[in-house]
Amino acid sequence: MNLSAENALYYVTGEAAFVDDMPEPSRLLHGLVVTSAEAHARIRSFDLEAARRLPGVAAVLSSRDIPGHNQMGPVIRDELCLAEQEVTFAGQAVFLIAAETMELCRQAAAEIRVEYEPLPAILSLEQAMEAQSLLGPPRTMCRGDAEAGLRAAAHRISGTLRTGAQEHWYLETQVCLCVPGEGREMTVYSSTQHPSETQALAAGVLGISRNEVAVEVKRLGGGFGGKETQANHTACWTALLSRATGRPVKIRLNRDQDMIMTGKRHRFRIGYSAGFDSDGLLQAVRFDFHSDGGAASDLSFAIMERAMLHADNAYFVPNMEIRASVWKTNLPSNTAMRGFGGPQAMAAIETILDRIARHLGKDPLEVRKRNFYRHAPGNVTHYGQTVVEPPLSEMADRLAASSDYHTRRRAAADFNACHEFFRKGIALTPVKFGISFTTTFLNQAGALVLIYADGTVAVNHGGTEMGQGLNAKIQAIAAAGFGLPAGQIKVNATSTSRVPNTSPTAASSGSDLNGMAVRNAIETLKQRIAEAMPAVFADRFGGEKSSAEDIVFEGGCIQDRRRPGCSVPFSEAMREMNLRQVSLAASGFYRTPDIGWDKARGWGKPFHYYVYTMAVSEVLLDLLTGEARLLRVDILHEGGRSIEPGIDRGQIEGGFLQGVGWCTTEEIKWDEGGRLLTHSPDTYKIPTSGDVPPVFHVELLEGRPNPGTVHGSKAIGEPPFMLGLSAWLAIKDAISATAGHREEPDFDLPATGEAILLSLQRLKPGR
Ligand code: MTE
Ligand code: QUE
Ligand code: MOS
Repeated sequence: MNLSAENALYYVTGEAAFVDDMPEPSRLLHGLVVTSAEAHARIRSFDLEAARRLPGVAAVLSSRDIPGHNQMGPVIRDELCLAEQEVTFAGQAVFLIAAETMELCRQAAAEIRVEYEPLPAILSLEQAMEAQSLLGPPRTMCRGDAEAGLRAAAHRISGTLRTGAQEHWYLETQVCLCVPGEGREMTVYSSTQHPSETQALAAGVLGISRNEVAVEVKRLGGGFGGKETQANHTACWTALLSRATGRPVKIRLNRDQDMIMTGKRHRFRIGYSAGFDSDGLLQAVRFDFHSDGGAASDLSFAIMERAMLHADNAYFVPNMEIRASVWKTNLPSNTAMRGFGGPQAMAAIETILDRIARHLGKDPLEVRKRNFYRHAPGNVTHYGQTVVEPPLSEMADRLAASSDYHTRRRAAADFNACHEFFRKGIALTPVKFGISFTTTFLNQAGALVLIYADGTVAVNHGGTEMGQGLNAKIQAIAAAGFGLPAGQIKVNATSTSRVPNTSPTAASSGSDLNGMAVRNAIETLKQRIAEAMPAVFADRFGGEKSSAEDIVFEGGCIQDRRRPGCSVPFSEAMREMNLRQVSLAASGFYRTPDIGWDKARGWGKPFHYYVYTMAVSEVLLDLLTGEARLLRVDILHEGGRSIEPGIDRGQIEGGFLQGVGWCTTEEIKWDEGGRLLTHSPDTYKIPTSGDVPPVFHVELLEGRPNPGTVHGSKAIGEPPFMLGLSAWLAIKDAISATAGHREEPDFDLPATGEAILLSLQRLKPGR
């Protein structure tokens, strides 16, 4: 792997700078957000005077003190920056305080008097349905006739699956530093995945224009979707305090505040019915998707849309009907998280495939293989996109062989037959994940590449580095483009002043989109240089004149491929370009070609391509404690021609384990007043190094370069997350082994120790 200084090395040495590590500007104030403890209440009155009088307190703000719009909804304008007459969830921002120290902020907060009149709160999907509390109109997507297909099928199953919320648990909590400039200028140092939106919303609350706000992002200490829209909030609050005081202000949420105030992965409740023949071939599936959007829309509709587009996962379903509703509750607005609705939908269809296998007494892998997308006509999705040459069957065979799937299933059965208190379970699950923003216009990126006269290169692009290795990939792309060593390329902090109107670094498309934009800028520069080089060669070497088409960039030099010896080091050539008045700056742009779909009809080609990946997980279940441990995991990942295999491997391992966390130990709980109970690591359990399976094989499938992407690569960020479902279904396999695989365990997601014990209880004979 490329261990250049600006990437991996600084993370390891601790030199990597995050917002809170920046040298503090003089006259810096600290900011605190005062939040609601009520899930739903009317604000009868409040009094800020005592807080404002405290020495060392520079500002105490309410919604009345916002110079611009009191609004920070990213898509739909339904989210207040500070509460007005009403609070709609516990953890909602109501007041802002800036003071010389955090201690003074806390003292000031204690001086604020607010009178709340509690109102009835909606805290569950069931309550929301009862009250018909929708965030927007329901939506449907269908192909064929699911009703008729279900009726005609030889076998039918139906059920309900609930999937849980999930905290992002980025290591760096939400943070922002604002520095006011001349006049109305504001520089915003934010840990945001979406600098352009942070810029737009900060300008909006300040009542100024976007060209007066510069957002700069060096790197995030993890985002995972949690800083796609919700980093905007902290930025807006910080900007308001900075404007009100005329001084630099920093807000950094502590872990408890962050977990209490920010949204999570959407909880889903999914009703399903499936009809199939006696070979297990699917004839029809009907889904009812219900998600808990929280108190505002945020990205809930885009997330539900992606769920609907992944209800098939890797399987051809001839008759499909999906109905989807996003419900409004009195909880923080739920938001993007790795997979973006895909994981919830895949949990449902994988549950169906698993149940079919048990129902028919077949091996689940055999049933899955029977239903994979294959060649025409079984290669068109329920939204009309053709699945081009799906490698699913070949991958499943290869992974089954390399992981000894069949032998180990037999061994697990033998083990289960002779152990009283332990069971083993095994499951293989596939993932087919669509790459592109389904909001088609977002599939664009910009870049600005600068070459200095000493031959060093600075690359600016619209993506943000959050630990996923985007900048290392961009550096590698630029190095290959110029034929330079990576060390000669520097990737700058992301800035709205250098690349405007960017899309969020999300949907796993950061390197696809920005990599192409950077390559586009490099092509422009190379063309310009190639046209100027023949004159340089003529002056230096004489002889026949070179032609621009023969100029190549290789091995740190620029040369004429037809004239051996006609070669100048890149650095010298750039000095020449500068002397000869050639512009060494170029912007680049990319938009994904040939995609587009009709959202209203739910038909077309929303995705540029699909990523395929598969995992086999084996677990050991302790029947007395309900503890499940991963014994072995094998992953086969089809990732095109990898730009940085080391990074991709890290994304696969990390994504898988984050998925396992969602599927097993991570459980979000609220009290009866809608206050988060699990707001720190002592009550919310994410996977640790101790949860890494002792045998963990990750294989990148080589030899399938992806047409139409940078270097033939494929997106990597989100797809591995959904492989965590193999651990969940391996646990289910182990539980069902206690009843001879004849009964269906009653089982939601996550499979916590408690959920496992309850499920085992229900399977006990005589109950
Ligand atoms: N990896 C790390 N280390 N940190 C992160 O925050 N975010 C994930 C994934 N991998 C994340 C990560 C999510 S949700 C996405 S969409 C992608 O990275 C975004 O980056 P990319 O598009 O450059 O792959
Ligand atoms: C996947 C994503 C996103 C998405 C669609 C996907 C995403 C995102 C948006 C989005 C949608 C509408 C908007 C907007 C953003 O859509 O991250 O600003 O108006 O932000 O399939 O990850
Ligand atoms: Mo990732 S959820 O698209 O930020």
